[in-house]
Amino acid sequence: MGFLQEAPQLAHPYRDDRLLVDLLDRVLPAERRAAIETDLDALGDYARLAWRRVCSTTRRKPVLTQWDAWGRRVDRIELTPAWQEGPLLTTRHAVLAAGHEAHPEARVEEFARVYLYHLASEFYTCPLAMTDGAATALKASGNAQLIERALPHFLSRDPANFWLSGQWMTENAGGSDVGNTETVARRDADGQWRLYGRKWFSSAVVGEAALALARPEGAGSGAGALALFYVETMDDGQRKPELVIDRLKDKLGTHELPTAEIHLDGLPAWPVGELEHGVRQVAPMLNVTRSWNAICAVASMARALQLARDYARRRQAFGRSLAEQPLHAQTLAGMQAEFEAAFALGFEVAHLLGRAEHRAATPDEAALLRLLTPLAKLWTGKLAISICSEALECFGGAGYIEDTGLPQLLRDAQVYAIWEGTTNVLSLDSLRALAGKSPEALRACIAHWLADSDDMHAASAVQHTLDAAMRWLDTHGAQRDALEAGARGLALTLARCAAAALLARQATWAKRQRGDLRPGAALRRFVSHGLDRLDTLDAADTALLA
Ligand code: MFK
Repeated sequence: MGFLQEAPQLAHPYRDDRLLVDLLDRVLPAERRAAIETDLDALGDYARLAWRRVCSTTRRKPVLTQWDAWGRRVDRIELTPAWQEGPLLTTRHAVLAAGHEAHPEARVEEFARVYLYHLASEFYTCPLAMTDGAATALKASGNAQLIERALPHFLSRDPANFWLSGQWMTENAGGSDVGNTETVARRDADGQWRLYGRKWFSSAVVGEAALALARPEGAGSGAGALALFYVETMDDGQRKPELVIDRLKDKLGTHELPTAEIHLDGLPAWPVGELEHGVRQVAPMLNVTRSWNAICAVASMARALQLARDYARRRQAFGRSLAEQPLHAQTLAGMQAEFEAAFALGFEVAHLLGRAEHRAATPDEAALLRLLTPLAKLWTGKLAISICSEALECFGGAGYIEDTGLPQLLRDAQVYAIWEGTTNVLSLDSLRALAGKSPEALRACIAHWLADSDDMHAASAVQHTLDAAMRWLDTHGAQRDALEAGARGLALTLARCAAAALLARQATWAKRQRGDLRPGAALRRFVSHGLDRLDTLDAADTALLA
């Protein structure tokens, strides 16, 4: 036992993250850049402490106690330390509040914080995403009473005043098809709406509020007849008796997150808007939480890669470090290129969201946001799983050992492709966006991003693939089955084209401003992996499933 392998060391998640620092330097005005430095530094410090905690303690899960010793129903959830620290960290560093400041870069500033805080928070970011989404949906609703009531809590900078909001959509029968929602809203004799039903996934059950879909009693069937309601869950610090926690979910990953099955037994509720078209009203929330999903997926990739890169310099095998082994270096370079492209796409969505919300976006940018949001969510969700899996392999057997902290990265990454809509649901959502003005907007924005690039090969690969994707869309647009069958291939192709063009823009900036050739190298490698993922329905495929 003479040899002891050195563990990988976590670099400073903010100061040592070239991509994040470059993004903020490129996008933010100098005074804004300086103003966020303290929060980002502190969140990076916290992330480092949290990683030490992951590696030095046995992981804990939340515990639900449903009954007290005397037979009273209590539904008390004991949270892990990071979750207990959540309100303080969130409010002290304005994780949510920053995104709702009155300037177009607010969302970039918010998502930089999310990127740093996410893993350290142990997926406390899941209910934070819901809270951000609820704040956004309430603003969009124009419901002054609810805005005045809830937003000061959701966006608070004071932990004592801070509220989390849930998003209660998913049901046993509903799943992705929320039109099957069985929760009913009834009006009692006093005119108060009350919700009755069962929600199958609630990851913010410890929160103080939620937005919930329900069918007003007597309304028709289908999604169009659903209404969106605002509820509060606590009374004088106690959970309301009309909200019952049935059990905590036993999940593959995100173990610290107390995801619950709940039922509502007359929980008081207030309509957010008209008593129908609830899906339309909740859509702003979905687009925000899907942006969180993309940034959180990118954060997982960043962590997995940074540790794998560090380890490659420490681990000696066959007479030299792993970093000096051509095949290992090649493997890492391929992962790094995919990650840099995903980072560029995820943060472009954040940037566009802020610009659109503050009327600073061009019409093309506004149309593009609707398309890039599902594209970024679905592509980064899938990529996080493959990069975390490959990263574990970079550690050999150690990557499979729990108390290295590494297996959790892979387990948790699997959620990104499921949380807030699966890859296929999001691919179909991208078809909704493509039915509008987004194809032309994508063309125009890609041309703009590529305009200054000196990488002619990459620029022509992007244009060529984009042309092929648009031709595919023209050819299959009128045949619904063929269009749906190829929706994932189309979405991945468009995501890769957009990401490559954004990487080209970044490469040009980094070369000019920093003399840094690495983004250019990432672009070449990313393009060499291929951009085209188009897929066409073949009648014989159905035979495969027989
Ligand atoms: C972090 C760890 C988490 C722990 C584990 C969690 C595991 C996962 C648990 C979950 O359950 S997460 C929640 C997952 N569920 C979803 O994300 C919902 C998936 N389903 C969809 O996304 C459907 O596309 C959707 C329900 C949004 C719509 O389906 P419908 O009922 O077929 O609606 P329709 O008729 O197409 O659209 C209704 C309106 O909304 C339309 O507008 P109009 O009424 O004006 O015509 C649409 O254009 C609009 N719309 C739909 N999606 C939109 C949108 N508008 C803007 N943006 C969107 N994304």
